[in-house]
Amino acid sequence: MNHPTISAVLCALAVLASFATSASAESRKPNVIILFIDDLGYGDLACFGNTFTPTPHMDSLAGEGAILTMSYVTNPPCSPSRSCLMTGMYAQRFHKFGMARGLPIPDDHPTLAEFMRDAGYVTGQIGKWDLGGPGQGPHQRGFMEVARWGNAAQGYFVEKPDGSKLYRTEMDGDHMVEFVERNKDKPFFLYFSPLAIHSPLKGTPKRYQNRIKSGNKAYGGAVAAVDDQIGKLLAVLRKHDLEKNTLILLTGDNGAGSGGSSAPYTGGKHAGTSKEGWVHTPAVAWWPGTIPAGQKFGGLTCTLDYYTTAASVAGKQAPEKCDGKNLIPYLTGKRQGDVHEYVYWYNADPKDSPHRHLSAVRWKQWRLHWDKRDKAWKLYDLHADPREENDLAAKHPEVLKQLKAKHEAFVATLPSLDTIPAYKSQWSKPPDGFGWLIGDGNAD
Ligand SMILES: [Ca+2]
Repeated sequence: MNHPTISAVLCALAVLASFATSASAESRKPNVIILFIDDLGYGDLACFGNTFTPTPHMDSLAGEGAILTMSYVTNPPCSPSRSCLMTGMYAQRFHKFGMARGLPIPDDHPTLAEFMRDAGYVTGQIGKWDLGGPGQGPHQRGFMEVARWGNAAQGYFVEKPDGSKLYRTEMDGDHMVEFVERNKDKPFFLYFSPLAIHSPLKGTPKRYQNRIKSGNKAYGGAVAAVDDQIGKLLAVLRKHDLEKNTLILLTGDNGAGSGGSSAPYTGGKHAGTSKEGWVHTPAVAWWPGTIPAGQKFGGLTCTLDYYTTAASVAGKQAPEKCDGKNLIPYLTGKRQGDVHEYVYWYNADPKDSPHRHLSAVRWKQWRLHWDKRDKAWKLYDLHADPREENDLAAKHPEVLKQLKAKHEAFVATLPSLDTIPAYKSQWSKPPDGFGWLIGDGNAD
């Protein structure tokens, strides 16, 4: 028997085993999935009190994870909200004071996709992009795998070259399954931002509308359709035993659109953009084995926190410019209370319709906002008065003074409105067509 040879083989096996261990440790880096539903109202999900729209899959995320009852978007609607999510910054810092479609996002600050790609993740994007300027599409700002969308102008029904028609929401869900199947053995970051449940929704297929007990069935059916897609995602994660290695963050990009519910709050996309329902969205965090099941977390938080949270899951510090905080210590019970002591809104783009202007601040149970019609600051106790019916500004002048001063101090950290650069109302999209665009996330 040739012992030196056996030793050499054992030694080589040990070296291989050590490589395998480090490779599997790398593969165990947790996945991050953000489900960012267009115009999802606070009261649209059964787990947030909706009694007429069944959402069993989103409810299962909530039941196995945490419901975040005080979660906000700081810059409604679609384009500014996505700009905040993808940069982790109050987008007003780079002059995004409102819709401003086509206004570039910073080139000297990584998008969340660029950050996660550079942290060793495969990054995937499915659905509506709607942020940045020319040359800043998802395939150009960090997403390595981008699901092409047919022709986006076709709305919810997409015609394939062979003449067959697809319901876009289902196509988006199938793309999630494809992405996970392709990348199940690597750490991945998936950003799912379907067009659903953005209006108009007249064409929601009857098979979804038929599940809705009352209310606007086209709208409720669209929510149910999204829920089914999330069911597909959960099934593929379970199929590959990825649940304990995957963080899912679910929320909306702004409050309820036509037909949706902001209950117990009031306001929304078309009815009351000064009100809480325009910016207060349902949110759920799911990470079995890490985030305890069945939690209700009531601390003040916002979508700015998703960047910093994803970075921490990847084992990294978020860039210095980020305004968010890491949610994980709060969701695992290591920290309590508000994630942000104050949350601010300052939508004042002179190009936006005045009904979209919003100056507001949240602190503890209080909400102060500038009432455009009455030209006065209004103060509400949201715990006692979620519908904002009793203005307490005169009764609590010290709170009014404090919050007004905090809001002014926040605005003073932003560039002034007269420095908004000229921009073209154009943004970059992946080319029309079907299937995946795969690259390095740095496309020309
Ligand atoms: Ca939206």
